[in-house]
Parts: sequence; structure tokens; C-alpha cells
Amino acid sequence: MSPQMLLVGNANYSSWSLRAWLALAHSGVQAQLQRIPLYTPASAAQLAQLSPSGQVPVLYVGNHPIYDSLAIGEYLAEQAPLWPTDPLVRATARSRVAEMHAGFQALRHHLPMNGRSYYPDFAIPAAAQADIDRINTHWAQDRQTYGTDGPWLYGKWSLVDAFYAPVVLRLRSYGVPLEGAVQAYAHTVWNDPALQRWLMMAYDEPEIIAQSEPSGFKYEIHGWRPAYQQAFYDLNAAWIKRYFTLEPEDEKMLSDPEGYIVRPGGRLLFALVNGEVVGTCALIPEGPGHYELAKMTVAEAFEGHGIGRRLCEAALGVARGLGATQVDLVSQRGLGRALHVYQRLGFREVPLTAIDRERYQRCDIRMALPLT
Ligand SMILES: N[C@@H](CCC(=O)N[C@@H](CS)C(=O)NCC(=O)O)C(=O)O
Repeated sequence: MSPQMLLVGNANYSSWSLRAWLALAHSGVQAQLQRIPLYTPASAAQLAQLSPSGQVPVLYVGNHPIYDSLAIGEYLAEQAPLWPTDPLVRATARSRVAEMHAGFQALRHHLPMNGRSYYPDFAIPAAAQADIDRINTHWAQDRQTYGTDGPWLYGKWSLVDAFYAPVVLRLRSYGVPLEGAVQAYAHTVWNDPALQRWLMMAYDEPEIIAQSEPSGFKYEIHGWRPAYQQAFYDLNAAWIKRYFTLEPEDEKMLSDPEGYIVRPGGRLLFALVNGEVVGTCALIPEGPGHYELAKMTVAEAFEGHGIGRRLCEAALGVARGLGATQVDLVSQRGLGRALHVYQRLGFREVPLTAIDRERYQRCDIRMALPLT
């Protein structure tokens, strides 16, 4: 066993594991990650062997298991400053964490964390809405009262942000509208590269835990699998042919995404409905810290659910997780709706480069988004 090892569950579903992971990432303490997929025939025996509580997360320091997200957070807070320094402010921060750890049962029950899924038509039960309202009030109060020296709830990052990060994912997944300071705070959490590295694991996980998958229309975001290659070609070719003509650069990329995008260090994301690929998006390396956002398309029959925007947001999140400093894209001025999505995400027009027109005859605009 390595000197320090963090035992976690499925990145997609295990909210307590995510909290410990964020605390670890922000503490700077090094530990290997060991994942136990939960609720499988093998997992109970594995957990019984490795976890004193039979649950995850567990942080091993040598052979010593520290179990429960709160105990792990407190241990890491002895290695790095993860609480506010003022005793009374720290006590308030601890109250927020304790309330999350012990409460908000309706929110946790009705809106299970599912980092890769989106339910655009979800009806929030009243009890869960009451929890959400209470949390939003706390976030607004904390940002206003304690958050002046940074974008986190208590200014600098603290364990409170780890404990509420899964709530941010839930609010996104179930389409809960946010405003003002609360919306800005949710963006801060979403843009955290450590959270995004966790989600990159979620996009690639194959397991499905049925009780964490509420019924109703949903789409999921997944990473690259060779089984998606044909859909990648078909969806993109259909989209290009609808407006333009397929160019040699398209044929090259669409026929071999693994060779031209994945192996050189890029990423592919797919939106799926009932196991069928309905949307695609690619991050193609352009240079150190730079990626091109490309191959963003959604099947005509699935337009209007916000899938394209969520795919772009997921791709930009992945870019942050990969440590990118800038994402560019090339497009066509006639594609008003797509350009509007890019603008809302913060992209701004920059000059076309010499090779843009060589690569695609149709492109007449380049946009860039610095990831600060
Ligand atoms: N109070 C614990 C809760 C841990 C917990 O509920 N873990 C879940 C995964 S998120 C688990 O291990 N479930 C598997 C099981 O109970 O068999 C903590 O804060 O760490």
C-alpha cells in the first residue's frame, strides 16, 4: 500500500468521495487514488476489507485508515490551511459543513449526484426545493459576509466549498435556475480544475447505479469509446452537409478520431440519450496549454434541450482539468445560433490565422476564450 491512498467510489455518483478528493487536491497532499465501483457483487467484500465503516471515502496514511469525509477533511486541514483563520468565522464554516454532512436529506434523496447526466424537464419536489432555497440563502450570506478576499464562500478555498461542490453538480444536472452571487459562486465551483479532473473520470466510467438515475428524459455526457466512432462520423457529416460540403480535413478527422484527436492528447465528448449518441464535441490540441473546440454537433431531432451548450461547457471544463490556458474555435458567421452559444460561454472574436482557411474553406471566424 502506498504511503497515502484515497479510496473512493464511482466518480459519477459518490458525492462523499468527491468531497474528500477536493479536500485532498486543495491541500496539496499527495495520495494515490483507488476506486471501488459501488453496489457491485464484489464491492461489499472489498469495502469490508478496506473500510472500517464499509463505506467510501477512506484516506490511508500508511496502514492507518481515516474514514468519513469529515474526518479526512479535518486531517488534511492539519496539513494545509483549509479553514478560515478567524475562530468565529471558522466556527460558522464548520456549522455549514456539519449541516451538509448531517442534513439536506430531501435534496440528497430526490436529486442524487450524477456528474454526467442532465434532466432538463425535472420537476423539483417541494421538500428538495426548500433545501435548495436554504442552501442558496447560506451561499449568498457567506459570499457577502465572509467572501471578500476571493471567489469562494469564505473568500479563499475552504472545506465548506468541498462539502457543497456536489450540490453545485446537482443544481446543474436537474436544471435548477440560479441568479446573482449564487450563480457566480456555482460558476467558481464548476471552473475548479480539481472538480473537472474528477468529472473526467465520471465521463469515462462504464458503471450504472440504477438508484442514482431518476426516471424521465435525460442526456448523459461520456468520454471516447471506439463504439462511438460511426456516430461521430455520421452526426458530423450530416451536420456539415446540411450547411456546407464535406472537406478533406473533415474526412480525415471524422474517419479516425482516435488517431487525429485522442492519441495526440485531445478529448472527445458525446451526449447520449438512452444509449444512443445524439451529440459530439472535441478538444483538439493546438499548442502548449491551447486547445481547439471543434466537432460540436447535436442531432436535429434532439435540438432545443440545451445539449450543445452542456457539451461545450463540459469540454471547456475538461480543458480546465487538463490545465489549459486558452480554448479557440473556428466557425462560420452564418451559424448565428452556434455563435450565440459561444459568445454566452465567453468566447470573443480574434483574427483568423493563416492556416484556418487552408484547413476549412467554409470557416470565416476564429474565437478565443482565455481560461483564467
Ligand atoms: N458519512 C460518510 C458517508 C459515506 C457514504 O455514504 N458513502 C457512500 C458512497 S457516496 C458509500 O460508501 N456507499 C456504499 C455502501 O454504503 O455500501 C462520509 O461523510 O464519508
